[in-house]
Amino acid sequence: MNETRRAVLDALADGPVSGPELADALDVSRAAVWKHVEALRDAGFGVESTGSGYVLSEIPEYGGLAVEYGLTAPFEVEYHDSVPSTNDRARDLAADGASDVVVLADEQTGGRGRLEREWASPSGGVWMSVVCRPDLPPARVTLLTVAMSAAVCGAVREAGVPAEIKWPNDLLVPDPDAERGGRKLAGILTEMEGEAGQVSWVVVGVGLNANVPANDLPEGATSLLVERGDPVERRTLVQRALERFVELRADPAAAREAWREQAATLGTRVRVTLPTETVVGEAVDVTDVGALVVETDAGEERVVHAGECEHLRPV
Ligand code: BT5
Repeated sequence: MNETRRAVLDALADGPVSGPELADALDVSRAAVWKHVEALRDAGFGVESTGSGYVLSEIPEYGGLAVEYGLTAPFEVEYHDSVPSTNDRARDLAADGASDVVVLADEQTGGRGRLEREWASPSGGVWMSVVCRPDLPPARVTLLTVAMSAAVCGAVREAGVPAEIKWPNDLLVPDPDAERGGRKLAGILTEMEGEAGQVSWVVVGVGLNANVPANDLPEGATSLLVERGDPVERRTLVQRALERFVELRADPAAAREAWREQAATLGTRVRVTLPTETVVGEAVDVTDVGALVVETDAGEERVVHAGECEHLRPV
């Protein structure tokens, strides 16, 4: 993202400002100011020329600058109308040294879930990947998944949809008639690279069915549009999620607490399928790195770090 363009936008947000004033404040030529204003108009912003200067009259529903505008989290946003996978694009940027960049797309043509499963990503969703360079050992990277699940769940609830977190990485909207007790609204895919003991980069990918109509959703899924009956403003939804994510990633205890408060899994009877065994019992807690603590029927406490989790009916 062009820093001057963002500065022009910030200046416009404070009220009418003339071309010469902008040029002075940003130390660029008047021709450069004009070019930036034109680029903002191309990006969907309404910038009107009035007697007292330029006035911002409209902000686009979605896009890189639209999300950056007013965002208090320290991210640059790279936006695509369509991209194979925002996680793949974010991984490339991370490998080139990027940090605190968000890749956002309206549509993905090769969206991925865990274990190379397909992730349906039609136009209207929030498909986004955040590049982070945390000072963490690889075993604690799952902290970021905990922080992101809690952050996105909070933003979704603010948008009026009562989502719950299902361990390890799903957001569901409860529905007693659904096979899994709920319909899947979002999923998270965290990927990383690092040496023993130290992480080089982490990409936290979020797939959230925002303004996706029912006909475009896979079986068992739901969207904010379906739940609310009207479209959500994706720009503010993404801003709230990113801002909350930044707070929670800096405070693992708060992230864990926010996760617990919004989790459907705790207090539920679960079956967790691990590569070599299956653990059945009551999910009693989550650890600070997001591992699930299960009390088995034999009274044993097991800590499971990854696996497929099914919610069972009480015995
Ligand atoms: C996940 O995988 O839930 C993680 C999904 C992460 C997607 C984001 S989008 C932005 C970024 N870029 C990417 O390429 N990926 C990330 P998993 O737990 O494995 O769930 C996958 C399963 O969910 C599939 O096998 C389907 O059953 C189901 N599914 C696929 N698309 C869905 C959708 N749009 N909504 C709900 N469920 C879906």
